[in-house]
Amino acid sequence: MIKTRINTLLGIEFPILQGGMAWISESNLASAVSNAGGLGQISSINAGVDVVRQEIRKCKAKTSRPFGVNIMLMSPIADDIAQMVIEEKVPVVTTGAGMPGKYMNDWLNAGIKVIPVVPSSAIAKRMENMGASAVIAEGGESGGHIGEINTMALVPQVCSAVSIPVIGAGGIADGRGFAAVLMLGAEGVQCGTRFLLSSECIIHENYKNKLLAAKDSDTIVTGKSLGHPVRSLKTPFSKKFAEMEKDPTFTAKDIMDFGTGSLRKAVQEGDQLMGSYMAGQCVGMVKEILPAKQIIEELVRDAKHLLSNTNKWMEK
Ligand code: TUI
Repeated sequence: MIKTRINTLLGIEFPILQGGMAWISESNLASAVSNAGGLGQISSINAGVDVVRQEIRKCKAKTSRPFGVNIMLMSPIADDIAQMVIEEKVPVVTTGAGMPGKYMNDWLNAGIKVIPVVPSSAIAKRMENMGASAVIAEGGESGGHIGEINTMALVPQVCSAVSIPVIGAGGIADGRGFAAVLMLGAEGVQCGTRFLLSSECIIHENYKNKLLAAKDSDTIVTGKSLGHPVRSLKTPFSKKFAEMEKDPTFTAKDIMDFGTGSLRKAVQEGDQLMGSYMAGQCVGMVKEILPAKQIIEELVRDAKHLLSNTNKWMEK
């Protein structure tokens, strides 16, 4: 057992969250993670509000345990999703890629536990003051849309800045990373990349094969010139994107148009040329596809083993 304030806050067995990954985190994966004792999450970035609503309903049919919905705040349908989670009585909302201020009161009045992703200690404090139940300190090792500070530096500084529980994320794919963020002061972890390589994850076979073949240096950050840095695997698409950013003959609009739909093409079609294969830097340590239950059991088993042996370095 690893028990922190996160277990009690969320009513879950293990303080492990599955990241809400755009186009990827749906009811199959989320319910498997929740049934295994973690907190599964459904992403709000999918084919529209009604699809997300259906995924929430399917998830409720597949698990009686709590699960969350991740709301990507840059999304054009964020307002509608924010209202829909209240109607569907979703127990936990996590937010990403922005400030959830304008929705906070409505969510809190509806009894929803709100856990924003924060890229800095200043933003973590603001979220605590607005009534967040916990924050996810997500370092720049993560896949997808990222902040500037890496997990090792971000987690302890966020922990010092707030008194609500902190969940560490970014670069964590096994029990070593889980134990490490607990040592940094976090009370839980959120993993994205590890769950991409779960049996329940619905990404295209090409996506899984690219992840299995990737090593630590196989990701690239693009989109800085647009103000939205995104980490993904080095592929023809991401390399071309990076070249376009350096080439002054392309406008920001040209580059954005080039990127439109690329994540969906990777997830659903396994498009080798135009797909964006988002993944974190820990991708190189994930070598096999496992059921979500086993991923969670191994995270807990290995972290417990490491944490209970920390005395081995101490002078007797
Ligand atoms: O949101 C994420 N990761 C994501 S969202 C996403 S969807 C997408 N699709 C296509 C292109 C680009 C993205 C893929 N991955 N992680 C949470 C996260 N939130 N990371 C960083 C932040 C963040 C950044 C700034 C949170 C708050 C924040 O506030 C400051 C501000 O200026 O808004």
